[in-house]
Amino acid sequence: MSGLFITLEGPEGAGKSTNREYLAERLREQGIDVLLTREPGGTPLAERVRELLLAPSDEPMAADTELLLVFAARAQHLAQVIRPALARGCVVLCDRFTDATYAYQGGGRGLSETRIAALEDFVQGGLCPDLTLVFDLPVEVGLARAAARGRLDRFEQEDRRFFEAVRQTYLRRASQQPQRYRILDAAQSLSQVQQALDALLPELLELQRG
Ligand code: Z5A
Repeated sequence: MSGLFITLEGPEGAGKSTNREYLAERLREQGIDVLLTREPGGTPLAERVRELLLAPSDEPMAADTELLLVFAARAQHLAQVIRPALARGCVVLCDRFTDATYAYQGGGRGLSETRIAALEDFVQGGLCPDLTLVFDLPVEVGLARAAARGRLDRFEQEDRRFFEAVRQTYLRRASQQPQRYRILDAAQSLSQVQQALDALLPELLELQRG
């Protein structure tokens, strides 16, 4: 038996966490076994790596260090949580995955895609999401939502150019592989975004049935 791997992506404040809960409820109503998780994190050890990645610090983190920490957390997450859940037949709903690495470390930090792809291959082998939902919205709208929540983490302190590069990387990747990505307009009201998710549900159920 093998499950379904769905990732939720997008820039800051796009509503991934809020909508992940919504989608999980809709799927559970259909009797589907759903596992909710997130990156960086998803296991106690990987959550400790997340803390290192997000905490503002006086010592600047080198871009390569950031990249390796992201993949170290991912290796742990895959081994302890994602692969076993997929093997049990679960639908795994993961808040961010390797597309975020291409967007933040690639687009944002300017690291080469070839280097990221080499680590992706090393850590994931052939494992890749079955479907990726990109919650897209203008940078200033997302940053305003993030700022309204209070204290900013290390990524949220970056400038507008960084987040524009993040957004454009997501959109470019989605346009290159339209079969894997669905783009949702996350600048709409929450109820409109959730209507768009409802419209996607039949396709998800079809994928889940294989
Ligand atoms: N990162 C990386 O660099 N490389 C990697 O490979 C990975 C991650 C995997 C942590 O991710 C950081 O790790 C992330 C990239 C980096 N950068 N940062 N920061 P994260 O997912 O935990 O952090 P985040 O993107 O900042 O999450 P977020 O700001 O919480 O965004 P969200 O989950 O998309 O949004 P939300 O919490 O559901 O909603 C935010 C607020 O907006 C909240 O008050 C909602 O009620 C509100 N909201 C949501 N939708 C709407 C709509 N439609 N209208 C109005 N208000 C809304």
